[in-house]
Amino acid sequence: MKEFKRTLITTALPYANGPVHIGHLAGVYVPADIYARYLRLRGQEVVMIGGSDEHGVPITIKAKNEGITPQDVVDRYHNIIKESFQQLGITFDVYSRTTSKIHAETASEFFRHLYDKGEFIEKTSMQLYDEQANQFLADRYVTGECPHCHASGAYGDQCEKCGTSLNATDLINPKSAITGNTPVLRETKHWYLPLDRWQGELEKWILEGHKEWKTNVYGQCKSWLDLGLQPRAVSRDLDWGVPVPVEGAEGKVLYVWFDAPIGYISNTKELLPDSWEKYWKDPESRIINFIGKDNIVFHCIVFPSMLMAYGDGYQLPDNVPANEFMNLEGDKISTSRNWAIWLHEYLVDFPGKQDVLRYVLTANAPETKDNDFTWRDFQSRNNSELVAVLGNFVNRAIVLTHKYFDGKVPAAGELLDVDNTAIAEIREAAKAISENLDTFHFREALKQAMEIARIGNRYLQETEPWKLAKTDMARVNTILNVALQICANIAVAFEPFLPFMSEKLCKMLDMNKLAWDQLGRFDLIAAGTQLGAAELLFEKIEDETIQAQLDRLARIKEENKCKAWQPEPQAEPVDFDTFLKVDIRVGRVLECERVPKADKLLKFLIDDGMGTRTIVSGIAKYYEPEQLVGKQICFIANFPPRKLKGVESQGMILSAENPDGSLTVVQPEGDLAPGSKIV
Ligand code: B3M
Ligand code: ZN
Repeated sequence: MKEFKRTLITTALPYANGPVHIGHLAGVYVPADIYARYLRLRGQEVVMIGGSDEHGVPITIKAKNEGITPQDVVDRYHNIIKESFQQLGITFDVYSRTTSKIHAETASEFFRHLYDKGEFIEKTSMQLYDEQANQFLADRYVTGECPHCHASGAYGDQCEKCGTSLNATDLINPKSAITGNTPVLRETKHWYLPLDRWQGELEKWILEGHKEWKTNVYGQCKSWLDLGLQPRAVSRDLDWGVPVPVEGAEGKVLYVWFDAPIGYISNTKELLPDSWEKYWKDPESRIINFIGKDNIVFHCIVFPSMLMAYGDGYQLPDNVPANEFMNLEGDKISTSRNWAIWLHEYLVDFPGKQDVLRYVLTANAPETKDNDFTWRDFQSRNNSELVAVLGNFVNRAIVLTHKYFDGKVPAAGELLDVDNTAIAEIREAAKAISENLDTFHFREALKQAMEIARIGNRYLQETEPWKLAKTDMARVNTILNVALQICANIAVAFEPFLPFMSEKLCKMLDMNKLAWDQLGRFDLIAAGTQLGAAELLFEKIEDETIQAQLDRLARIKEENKCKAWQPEPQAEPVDFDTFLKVDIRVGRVLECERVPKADKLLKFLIDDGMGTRTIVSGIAKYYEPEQLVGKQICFIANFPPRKLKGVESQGMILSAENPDGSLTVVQPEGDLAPGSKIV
């Protein structure tokens, strides 16, 4: 493998139209942070950059819906996102935003340079236009039926159902997202990047040059290339974004996917105003893009074409380790449906448990296929892995040292087979961790790190120092020395994954500086070192805590059902005479009680104006009987009597069915005479 002098780690810029959720974290930020921390521990020159993507139509739509400006929207979410990343220990060297001045300048210059070099084609085409809102309908401003899978609600840039990327004009029966009107076609001019010009170069670079890329990434690139690349518009008719820096381009901005990846360059410039170029243009540097699978084409095809078109020594990424998606409790995560675990909320609900989330998202990372986050899995990984394996081992080693040696690290004597075996196994695991991190297999790397704790537990179980303490104190010295060196190995190995735990452990072990080459060594803590008090590294998560989260998700599911509710389609027509045959009357409830052994039924005694009658109705889940006594209701009087749970019902009370499936009794207004006919 080629050795590089320095590494630029980029992370996809999250849209500032909402906070970040566990899907973002599992896909991009946690693996990127693990990798950055790992390289830093190895003493490499590395910078990790990130920032908010603050342009694009989803942001302007959100602003319009809330009656605020796009700037208000991005200010709000940028701050939430930035703060929550920091609290999770994501170590960006810079976290900026695409509304910054330096970004506008950089993106504008980039476009202008390509324009001057003749790298664009200008094309006039017919685009959808909303005549009432007086604007063109770019991307998500238009929805309609997908021409491929025929799902409704497909967006002008993509169908979320089948994943196909679309042109707004492809949609069947398009509607404006602003007014709901059917748009008309109007002529407009845009700039296109002819990706087809770069087809050959891209094929050579990816298909021949990067066979080592993850199969999901390589495969997606191959199918795009096999289809044959087409020119792609890089401008839009919008008033939110970086203005197109060309005369006569008023009202046009750069397409968000043109300016966002340039954000990586702007952010590097912001961090290193004088030396940013060495990360982008020196062949001894490499660039790694951490992204989710929906961003592959932009990072492997579009942005590389832009960089090649620009020239001037810009390098292409060395690797793009894109992940698949993390689902939540069996359903796709969705910002608009609030089906997510939001990072800023997690941090409030689970204070001090950043590492638990980092652990679960890595142990279950969607590296090769979509995976599912469930709260039960979260709980069980915490309780039976972090608490029972990792926390337990470290705690035993430190507590025993306090017990037998007042917390002073004992010196090791001669090593026996059992000690040497544990040491050799740990060195194996250490090697496997590095190999897996080098090849972006973070799940497996974490598993190997856990292996160190498992070996430690086994070692104490086999050597039983608490028994030897009565007979062979010299052995106890050696065993606890080895156990504490294993703890020190844990502090190193887990730093990239669980940095908060690692820091706490370092304090207990009085270790000051960590470095990756310490891994596998057994002289990390000197004999005589005074250990800190044994603190628990992890604590059990109780069922109630998990239930509260499950209840929250159940509530959201219910709310979504109501939002998606539509009235039932109208029934077949009936003729007037048939309608008149149904005798609907007003009645007053005299008595109401539950029907024994029938949890759905209430039994009513009704004043029907002619006398009294009994009616049984299936609404017991929605009312307490007392609530309805004295109330006016409507009932069908001429139903033939029928028996329900042994009670004869002489009619039917009218109720309306609500979106959530519950029933509400129809109650007429005013004081009506019982027996009045409803006509
Ligand atoms: N904001 C899309 C996304 O969040 C986009 C990424 C930009 S990376 C340059 O999925
Ligand atoms: Zn579709």
